[in-house]
Amino acid sequence: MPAARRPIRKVLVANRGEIALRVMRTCREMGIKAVAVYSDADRNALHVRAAYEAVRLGPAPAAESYLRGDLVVAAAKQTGADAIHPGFGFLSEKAAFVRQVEAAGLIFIGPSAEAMEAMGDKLAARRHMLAAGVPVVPGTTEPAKDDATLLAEARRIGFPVMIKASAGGGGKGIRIVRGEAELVSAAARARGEARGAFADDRIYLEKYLEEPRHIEVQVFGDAHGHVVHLGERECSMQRRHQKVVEERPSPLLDEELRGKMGAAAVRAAQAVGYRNAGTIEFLVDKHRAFYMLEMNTRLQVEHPVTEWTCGLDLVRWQLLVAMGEPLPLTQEQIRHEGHAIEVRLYAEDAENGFLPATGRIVRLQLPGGAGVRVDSGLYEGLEVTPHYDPMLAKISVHAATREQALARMARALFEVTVTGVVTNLPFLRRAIDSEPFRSGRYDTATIESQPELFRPRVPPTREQHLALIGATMAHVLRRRRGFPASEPAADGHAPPPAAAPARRSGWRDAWRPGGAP
Ligand code: MV4
Repeated sequence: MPAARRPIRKVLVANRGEIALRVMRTCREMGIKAVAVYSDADRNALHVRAAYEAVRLGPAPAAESYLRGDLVVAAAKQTGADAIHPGFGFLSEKAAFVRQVEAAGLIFIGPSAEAMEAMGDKLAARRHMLAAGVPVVPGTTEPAKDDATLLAEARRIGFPVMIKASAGGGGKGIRIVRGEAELVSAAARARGEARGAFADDRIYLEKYLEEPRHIEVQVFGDAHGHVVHLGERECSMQRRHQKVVEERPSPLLDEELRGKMGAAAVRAAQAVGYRNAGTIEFLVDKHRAFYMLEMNTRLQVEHPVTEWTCGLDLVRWQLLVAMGEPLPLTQEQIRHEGHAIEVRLYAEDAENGFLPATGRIVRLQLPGGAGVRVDSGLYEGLEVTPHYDPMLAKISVHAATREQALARMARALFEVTVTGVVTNLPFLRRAIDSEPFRSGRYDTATIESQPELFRPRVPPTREQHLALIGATMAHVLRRRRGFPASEPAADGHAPPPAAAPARRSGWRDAWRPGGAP
């Protein structure tokens, strides 16, 4: 049933930071007013200043502010908004919130509550996908019952297997089981954890794929039954389920595999009557076989990578679709050009266990120039608190080829300065420069299995350290005595002391804590 067109004149953006700004920018371009919501910690945030008006939700903790669906809906009603954009995280994938929004007569800029639920439950999603002919990882489609059945299923699938919580997602509630001996106890613990974390103890089994690549496909549906895909994003550069670098096209895919994955992603979305922006996550194994893993029923952090190569504004598409407009382009009209890479700047100390960092931004210099985009809510003086996600900014680049995009990203990162808060900037520079990333041969295990490739230059040994001190003292003493710092020229004539050539100091290349990468 073709949905009625319903104009949107005012949108409440139920989020903070860079994604709230991102949504408000498109609203402004479309002549739509934006309402910000904020917690006490965000009173001075950029997303508040970018909005047409702003409503305070509550104290800093998200549970008392950005996660309060009732307050968000009340703020929308109070300001006369027609629609709510959830951004990502917070309320964006809560079906109960979608129902609250719609019950208040407002438009939720996203999928229906039913589609969200169908994809949010992994067992339900697996059954939908199998029915739609979308490959899923071999495993079970019903909750695990007694131990004997569990063992029989694990033997049929073949070890190693993975136990997953049906209500889990994004790395929560998963467990690897390498042999029969561990299975029953692992299942019991997984059930207990799932019950505690999700109030739902259903678990099931999947074949465990070793060192897969994580490649996702952007999809878009409208209220008229059309679904298209906007190509893939390669997201394998990650640690502990936190993505570090994303790129498009994936160095792994050829046109044939890309076409098959795109078509599977469209079938997956159609199977649940999907509307608005969504992402189908796939695992791709060593044999280049692909399996659907999960669907993210929201606009994702890494959407700029897709926007760069297809030249589209995905938030604009979200708003049009939410107004009941048909998708602006057909599948054949969607074209991609060049190569895009995105990195995520986090407030975390990569040299000390990736602990989240806090503090006040003292100096800030963000990159610019051709083919560089920054999505950020940063400004000098901003207080980075421990209340929210540590992602500070996204830096993305676009160029004609992967090689040029790599060089452009290295250049963009060279331009960045952030002081006052420790960031993963040195880690990002090393990641971009690492052999696995440069060669395109990396998978989801690369960062964690080869940490030495991503660590700062090794500190000198004690002997090297003493030798360095000795050499420096000798150098200083020679200068004091008026001798040239350098060796005499080959013709035997020492250059005059004043003309000693400027030399690159060894100290600049030496390891220093917190020093240059
Ligand atoms: C897997 C897997 C291997 N085999 N499932 C982790 C997060 C959640 N979305 C699913 N995850 C995985 N499921 C099977 N059958 C490996 C992972 C996985 C992973 C997946 C995507 C991105 C990064 C990852 C890092 C470690 C493990």
